Amino acid sequence: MVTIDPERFRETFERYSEIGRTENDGLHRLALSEEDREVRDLFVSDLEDLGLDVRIDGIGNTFGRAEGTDPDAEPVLIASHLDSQPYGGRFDGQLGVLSALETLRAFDDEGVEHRRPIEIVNWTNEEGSRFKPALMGSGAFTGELDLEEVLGHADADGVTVAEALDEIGYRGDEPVGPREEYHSSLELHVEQGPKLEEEGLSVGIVEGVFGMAWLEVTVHGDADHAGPSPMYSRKDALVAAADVVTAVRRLSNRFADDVVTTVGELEVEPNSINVIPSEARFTVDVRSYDDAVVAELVEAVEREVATACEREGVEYDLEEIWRIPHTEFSPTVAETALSAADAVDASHRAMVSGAGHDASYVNEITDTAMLFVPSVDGKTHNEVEFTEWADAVEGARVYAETVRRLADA
Ligand code: HGY
Ligand code: MN
Ligand code: MN
Ligand code: MN
Repeated sequence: MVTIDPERFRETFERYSEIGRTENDGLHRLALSEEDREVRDLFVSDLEDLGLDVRIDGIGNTFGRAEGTDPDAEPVLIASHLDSQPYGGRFDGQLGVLSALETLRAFDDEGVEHRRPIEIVNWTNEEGSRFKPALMGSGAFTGELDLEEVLGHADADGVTVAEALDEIGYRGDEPVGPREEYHSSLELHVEQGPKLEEEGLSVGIVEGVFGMAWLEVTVHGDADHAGPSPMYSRKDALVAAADVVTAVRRLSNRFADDVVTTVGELEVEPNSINVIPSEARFTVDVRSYDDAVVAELVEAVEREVATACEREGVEYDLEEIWRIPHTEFSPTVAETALSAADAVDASHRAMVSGAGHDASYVNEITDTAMLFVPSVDGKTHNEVEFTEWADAVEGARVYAETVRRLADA
């Protein structure tokens, strides 16, 4: 059994959490920001301190490689992400990367010999908040997203991914994509939901991830004066957008019990108290484990937009900016994680993730599964996001034991 060092693990977690820490103990570390550069520098120095071979690819994915006894064996890939949501939590992504780092440190402490090489990875821009879509680094690496296309995606200020990578010095020389076949991959992540805590369980063995789609809608109205303009002649972009926002919420009661729908972004132009809005831009996020339901949801949103805009007499642009099918992880890797959880005597259950994860794209190139640890009150994408440290350590123990087994499989 591998021995995680709880104090070293916690000290490392607190050290990383200082980078982009908010005054409410959350994390504001947007992809490819100055804070992201700082945490990447720390990650690279920790990998080098472990004597790992470090490489950075053309979209900033950062790899550390620990050789095994058999250099020809297919490696095991252990990974997650260090970027956060705006004013998000300290555990989302970061706990997974640091559980992987602690695993390699524990192997190093104990001189654990493993047959397969192990590669630890920090994926660029998992959140997709500043630069869309989500899972960008892992998507480019696995060929599920087009590298050249996403490098040209811009943030709200018009800065492209490529420019931001150059700005922080993380547009690496390594080609973006696997250099070899991998044996398997494992990602640890906070559950970001209430189930493990409700059931008093330590670990979730994640067997799948919802399918999801992101839409961006821009409604084109006609600015006019809030006073003299007659109500019958107005072309109010925000009124049409608001109709769609409430319609999107109602869609969550249709098609399937697991459907979730969200409008997360809304911008109004000129955003002035006494001007009828000329433009309203908003996003839609729809999810279900059933891909056919996601397709029906997208069509339903398109109909709602058309109806709302016709009623208000305004034009609109609608673009589907991302769709990812549901994920079914590797039963073999999940089984290995299950046996490791039993060996560590950690209470566990199988489950599915409503949150998207890099592991979904990694699953396209190698057998992959995930481990979840409990989220207090299920809260996440929020500064209050929290995981009890005892749960983090228990999860890291199961993670390390699973990685050890995969690396000798
Ligand atoms: O959108 C998601 O589920 C992930 O947090 N990027
Ligand atoms: Mn995450
Ligand atoms: Mn997230
Ligand atoms: Mn005036």
